[in-house]
Amino acid sequence: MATSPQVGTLDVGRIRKDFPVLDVEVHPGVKLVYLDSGATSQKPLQVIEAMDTYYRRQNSNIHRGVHTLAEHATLAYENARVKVAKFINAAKPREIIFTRNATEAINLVAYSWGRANLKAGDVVLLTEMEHHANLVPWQMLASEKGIRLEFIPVTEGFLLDLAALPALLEQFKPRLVAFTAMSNVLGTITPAAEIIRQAHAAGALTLIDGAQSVPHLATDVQALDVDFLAFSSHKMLGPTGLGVLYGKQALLEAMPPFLGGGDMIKRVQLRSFVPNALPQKFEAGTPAIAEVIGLGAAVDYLNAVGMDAIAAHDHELTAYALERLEEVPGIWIFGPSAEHKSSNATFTFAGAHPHDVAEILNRYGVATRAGHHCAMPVHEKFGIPATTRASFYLYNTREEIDQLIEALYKVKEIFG
Ligand code: C6P
Repeated sequence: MATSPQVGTLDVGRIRKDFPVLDVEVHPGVKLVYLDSGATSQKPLQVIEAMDTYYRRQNSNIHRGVHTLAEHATLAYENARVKVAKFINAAKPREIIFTRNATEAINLVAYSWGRANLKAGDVVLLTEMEHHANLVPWQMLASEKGIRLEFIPVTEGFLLDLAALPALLEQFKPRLVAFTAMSNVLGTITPAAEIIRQAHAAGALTLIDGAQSVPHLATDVQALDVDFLAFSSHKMLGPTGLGVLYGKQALLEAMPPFLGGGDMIKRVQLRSFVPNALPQKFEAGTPAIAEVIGLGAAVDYLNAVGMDAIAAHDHELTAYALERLEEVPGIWIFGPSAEHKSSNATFTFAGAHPHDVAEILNRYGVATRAGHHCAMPVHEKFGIPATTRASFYLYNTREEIDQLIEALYKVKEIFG
C-alpha cells in the first residue's frame, strides 16, 4: 500500500497546496477526503484569485463600454476564449461558445441545429450510457418534431458495443450520432475517433458529450474531426455556471440563434433583427464574465500540470481503487476493468443502500456520490436503481483511496 502523495509523474503533495478546501475538517478532527470530482471538481487558488482580481480591479460589462475597465474586462474575457480554443485545439476562437453548463451546450445544439435540420422520422443515434443531459434534449425534440432515437448498446462488460455500430448506421442512417466520451457512472472511455469516422462515412454529424472526458483526457477536436463538443467548466477546476460548446465554424454559422437579446444582434428594428457574427450570435445577454476568466485560469493550471500527466495519474488512481475495492467482501463494481476506464469507481455494497453507504463514508470525511447519477437508463439496464461513486482527480492520493477502503470496512461492520 503506497502512502506517498507522488502518483505517476504528478507531485500531488505540491498540487494539493493550491486547493484550500482540501484542508477543511468536515467534522471536528475529520479532514475531508474529496472523492466527488465527477460531480464537480475543487478549484485552485489560481482560479479563485483570477475571479477575485476581476471583481476587485476590472469589474465591468464586456463588448459594450469604451472605458478602460470595459476594455480590460473584454480583453480578459476574449483572452479566455482563446485559451479554451487552444486547450481543445479548435481552429478558431469563434468556434467556442460560452453557455451555462454542458447541459445547456447540448440543448443549444438540439434546439438550434435540431429544429432547423431534423424532420419527422430522422434518427439521432445515442448510447445506452448517456447522462440525462444527452438524452432529454433529444427526447424533447422527438416529442416535438417526431424524430426517432436509437441507441448503441452497452455490453455486459460495460463497454460501448462498437461491433453494433455499422449495422445501426446502415439501418437507421442517423443524421447525428451524439455520445459521451467518458461515462460519468461506468467511467468507460468510448472509442470516440472510431465512432466519428464511421458516423461521418455514413453521412451523420457527431456530438461528443465531453463533460467527463475533457477534464481528464487531452482533447483535440481537429484530430477527432468532431462536429460539436459540449463540456462544463466546473468539472475541470473552473467555476460553476459556465459551459462550453465547440462547433465547427460552418455549422455554427448556418444555425439559427438559440436565445435572443443583447449582444447576439448586429441590428434590431421593431419587427426584425439581424444576428451577430460568431461567437456572439449564441451569447445573448451579459455572460458569466468572472467565470469565463476563471475558466481561463483553470485551463492555464491544467496546461501547467500537463493533461497527459493528469490522464496518467487519474488512470493509475482508478486502477488502484478498483484493485482495493475488489478486496472488500460484498462490493460489486459497476464498470469495466481499469484499462477501459478512468477517473471513477462506482459500486454497490451487498445489503446496504448506496445512500446509506455514502452517508457512513461521510462520517469518516469521505465525500462520494450516491444515486442514479443522472444516468437512470444505464442503471435500469443492469437492474439496479442506484450506486455509490468515488471519483478522482489530480489532487487525489492513494492514501485517500486507502481511507475510502477503511471507511467501507466500517460500513461492513454496521451492515454485517
Ligand atoms: N454529471 C455527475 O455527478 P452539467 O450539469 O451541465 O455541468 O453537466 C451535465 C453532464 C453531462 N454529461 C455528463 C457525462 C455528465 O457527467 C454531466 C454531469 C455530474 O455525474 C452531475 S449530474
